[in-house]
Amino acid sequence: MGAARIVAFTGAGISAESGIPAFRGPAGFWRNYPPEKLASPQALPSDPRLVWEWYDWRCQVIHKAEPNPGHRALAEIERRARDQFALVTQNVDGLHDRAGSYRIVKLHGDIWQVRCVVCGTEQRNEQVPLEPLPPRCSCGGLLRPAVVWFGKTLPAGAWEQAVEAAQRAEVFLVIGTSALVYPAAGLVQMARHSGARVAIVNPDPTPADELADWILRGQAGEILPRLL
Ligand code: BJW
Ligand code: ZN
Repeated sequence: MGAARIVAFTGAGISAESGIPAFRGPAGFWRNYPPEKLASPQALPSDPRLVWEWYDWRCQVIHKAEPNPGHRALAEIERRARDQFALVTQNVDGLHDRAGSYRIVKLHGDIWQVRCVVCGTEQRNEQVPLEPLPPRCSCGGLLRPAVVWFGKTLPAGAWEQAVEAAQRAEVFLVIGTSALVYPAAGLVQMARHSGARVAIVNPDPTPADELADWILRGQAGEILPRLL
């Protein structure tokens, strides 16, 4: 993974053309709650049903969605470039896997995994819709999605692999992310400072634009297939 010359770093925008709303911007607020209020360790104990309604709604949307040409282009780049390519994603939706990407560094977890807050048991749960809400473990404890909430550290192995990939990249593609959420967004600076050329694929400006060698304004599903 570490020796890859091309590294793609993706965010929610790559799944927008699959019909999955991104987190920020007008479409990103669910029932007027910003993601910081729901993707938080404090939210679950205070209102588990509300948090799980959000996740259940998202799982239903993701379940119906299909990978789009942007996801498929990255899978094809990996197929052609093999170990010269690394994919680091902030997404939890699993669409990169379904598009055929093979080696994926998942920085923020996986929405289809659940973990018990009492006994820590982790399991896959692809039931949509989930019934009853909130779901519970066989031990009676509350289940939570195995994703990274605000204020929590990223999975150590995944973060180390991402840092190594960023530091060794020759080309670092930043696709469909607002580059606002750290430490993930810091990978762009790391790649740049280690000598990578940075390309951004996004219809809108982001704070990472100032680090970019190339800014490709537009939708990932239109731009990425043209890079093949
Ligand atoms: C398209 C498109 C198309 C649309 N084609 N593009 C340093 C500085 C400042 C703050 C911090 C810092 N270090 C830590 C923090 C705090 C915090 C943070 O960053 N806050 C900021 C919001 C200010 N970070 C954390 O808490 C992290 N943990 C941490 O740092 O631990 C250490 C620590 C411990 C204890 C105390 C303090 C620190 C954890 C962050 C976890 C983020 N989790 C989420 C939820 C995951 C689970 C779930 O899915 O429910 O991850 S939040 C959400 O944001 C999700 C995403 O992965 C993440 C990034 O969002 P993303 O992917 O960029 O989406 P959007 O919606 O923001 O942007 C979409 C983009 O696509 C837009 O630009 C569009 O234009 C574009 N687009 N259509 C291409 N077709
Ligand atoms: Zn349990």
